[in-house]
Amino acid sequence: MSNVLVTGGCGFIGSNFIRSWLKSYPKDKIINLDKLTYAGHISSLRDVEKDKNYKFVKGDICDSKLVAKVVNEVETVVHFAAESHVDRSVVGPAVFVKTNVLGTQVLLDAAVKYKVKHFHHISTDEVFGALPLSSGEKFRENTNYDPRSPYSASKAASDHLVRAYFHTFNLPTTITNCANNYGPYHDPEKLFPRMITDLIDGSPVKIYGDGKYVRDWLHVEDHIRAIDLVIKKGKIGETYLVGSTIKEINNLAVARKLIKLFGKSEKEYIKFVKDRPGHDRRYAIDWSKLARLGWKPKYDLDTGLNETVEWYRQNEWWWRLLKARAEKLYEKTGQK
Ligand code: NAD
Ligand code: TDX
Repeated sequence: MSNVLVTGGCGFIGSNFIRSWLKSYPKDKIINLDKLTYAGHISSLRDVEKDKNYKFVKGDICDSKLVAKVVNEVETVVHFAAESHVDRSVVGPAVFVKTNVLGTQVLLDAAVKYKVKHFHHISTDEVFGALPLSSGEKFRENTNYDPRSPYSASKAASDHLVRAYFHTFNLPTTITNCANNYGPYHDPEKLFPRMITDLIDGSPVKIYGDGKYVRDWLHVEDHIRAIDLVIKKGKIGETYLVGSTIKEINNLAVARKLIKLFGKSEKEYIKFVKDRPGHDRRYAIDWSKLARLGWKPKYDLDTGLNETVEWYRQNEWWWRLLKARAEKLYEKTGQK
């Protein structure tokens, strides 16, 4: 039995993680520390909020007093909380540095002070920068960091801090750097749910620039199985990359797949909009180190997309208000 602190558990991946952990480890207790920023949705955990093993604490990871209190109650910390949207980091970088860098440092200090047994940090492939199109190159654990957006720069800094606390203070840490996730409870400001909810509403999908940008899409459940495995079997002090098995696919091709799934015509349902400044061309991941630990993705993209579309069709109660707010952001950025 273990007590686990999850930060950012009301976000997309954190909420899926908590649901899965409570099911897999019914003897564990989870504390979810979440500030409920625009990206935190209490509704994403409506089905588990009465679980006796689950406790929600509303608060900021930068609040050292509160963080000390909750960290003192646990043996394991799983750190998801972050500002996560690249487009928002273009509009306002300061909060990214505050939460992603300073917030991580506050958590690490408390983890050292209260001698937590394991601190697992959730990070992203974006810390490695961008790869050229069709180069065949992939990110590996030893690829140099080369972040290019305020978001990825702040995540890179947080990764460095986690490794520094391992070396300097002997804090037992692990890190996973994962590819783009998709699946249920994904805020409609991000590409997949934005396209799906647009198509449900009969609107065209919005494609940045020429659409020839490549991401390594992974179903959120596969990411969660990877985190679970690294927490249980990962080597302390190590980093593991997490990626998919899908053939390289660009945003335009994903949009075409979805439009076909909705039985609509590509001509009417694709709208090209202004590109993202500093837009990373391509991400690709070599996850062979994690495969050696015994992990591989279960979802192929078609199955994952079908299930995700169905989830959004069935759960309009969850996304309708978020959609309106996301589209306000894109009105401001000129990408609507
Ligand atoms: P999200 O934006 O959906 O959720 C972030 C959560 O953190 C929200 O619940 C929010 O309220 C909370 N939060 C933000 N600032 C906080 C603060 N100061 N104190 C406490 N809570 C705070 O993010 P996500 O997509 O679920 O991503 C989770 C983590 O995974 C992030 O660290 C992100 O960098 C990483 N990641 C995401 C992806 C992806 O595709 N979404 C891929 C790889 C890595
Ligand atoms: O409407 C859109 N049209 C479009 O073409 C949106 C919202 C995005 N895009 C493009 C930009 C990217 O090339 O689609 C791609 C994916 O965009 P996002 O969903 O914003 O994801 P990305 O910027 O790749 O970052 C995501 O994956 C890595 C998460 O938001 C990060 O938190 C994670 O680290």
